[in-house]
Amino acid sequence: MPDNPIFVTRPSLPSLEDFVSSLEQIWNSKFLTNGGPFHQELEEKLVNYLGVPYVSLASNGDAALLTVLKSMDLSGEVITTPYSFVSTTHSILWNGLTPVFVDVDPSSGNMDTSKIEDAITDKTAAILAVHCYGFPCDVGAIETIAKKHGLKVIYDAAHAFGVKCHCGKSVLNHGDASILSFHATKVFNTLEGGAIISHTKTQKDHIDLIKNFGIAGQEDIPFHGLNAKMSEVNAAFGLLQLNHIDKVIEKRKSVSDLYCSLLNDIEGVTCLNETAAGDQHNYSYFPVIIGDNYKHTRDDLFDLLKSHNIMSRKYFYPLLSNIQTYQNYPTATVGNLPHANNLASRVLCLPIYEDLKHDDVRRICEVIAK
Ligand code: T4K
Repeated sequence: MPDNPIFVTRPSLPSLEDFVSSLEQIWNSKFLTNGGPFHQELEEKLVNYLGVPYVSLASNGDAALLTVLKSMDLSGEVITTPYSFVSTTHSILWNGLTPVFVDVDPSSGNMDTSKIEDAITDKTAAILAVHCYGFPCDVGAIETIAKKHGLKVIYDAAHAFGVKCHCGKSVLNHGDASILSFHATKVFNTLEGGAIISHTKTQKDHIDLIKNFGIAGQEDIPFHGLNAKMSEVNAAFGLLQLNHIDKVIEKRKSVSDLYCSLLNDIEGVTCLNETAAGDQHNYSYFPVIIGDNYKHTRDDLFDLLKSHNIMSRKYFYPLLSNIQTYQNYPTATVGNLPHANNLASRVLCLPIYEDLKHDDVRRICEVIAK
């Protein structure tokens, strides 16, 4: 057994030497934040790298969600998934809106689009869907429903950096807007950070206004916003990360491929990655479903791996609809969300990151197989 734990993830980092050089430029310029040169450059480079119209950097994914919902001036209900990180639903509450849960598709963990129309009422304002683990939602179906009922569509694409649909274009081009997280645990990280993807210059300008308190000029504050700005240090870090992101994703793919081949023969263990549609993935997570025909429960396997110093994670347990804040909402019942409840009790995310050694993947799979 190794002395050091194998964590569920480890951040990819640029060279320290390169980062110190960026820091020296920041020290010399004394421009630390409020849309400085590194911030400008990262926004431009991300537009090109991701293949999207407009990028607004944010201090983190959560602030990006708060900002984008605010920018849409919504009231009433927002249809969303219970199978996500707390930030998704909390952002709805912070904007004075009501979350309405629909169940998920058990093969992807994403919102089951066939359930959306039943959840629409005369108060529904928007759909906030999540590309869970970076697997694209059924964006076509969501778009059709949204158009028919006049709803806004926001994608929480916190996990979906660099993900492309089968058409070869970024998944971030769908909906009225998408958000990304650049947290340390994400495929592309800026220490902390995030971004909002928008489609027009007017939309971007409005988002940029909101993320800067609503301040348009020193004596012009037309809107009440918040502080969701990314600093120059985070932006400079992100620029260095962009130089090696393709290699990072490639290495994660090799880890994912090895897992898939080694876990293939283990009865009761299904790779969620394998069951996803043929889009261009980023291998941000490696979720497996533990079935009844496996010899342990998901929770027992979690403990077993831990006893071998292997730190898997139960993303996303507990289900958002079962936590205190949301459990009394009418749509939070187990009867309404059977697949989401089932997944939350069966999914385990195995370690995956750029530097994870293939020998460690083999050892993890041996523990699971035994
Ligand atoms: N929407 C969705 C769908 C999201 O999943 C998230 C965030 C958001 C919105 C909001 O985006 P941000 O505001 O966070 O940008 C993590 C992250 O904190 C969170 O960003 C992420 N989703 C969520 C799914 O997971 P934990 O509880 O897993 O973090 P932690 O600290 O336990 O880290 C996991 C492992 O990673 C550690 O055991 C070791 C390793 N690690 C972690 C950090 C922070 C490192 O090696 N270095 C590090 O600096 O929450």
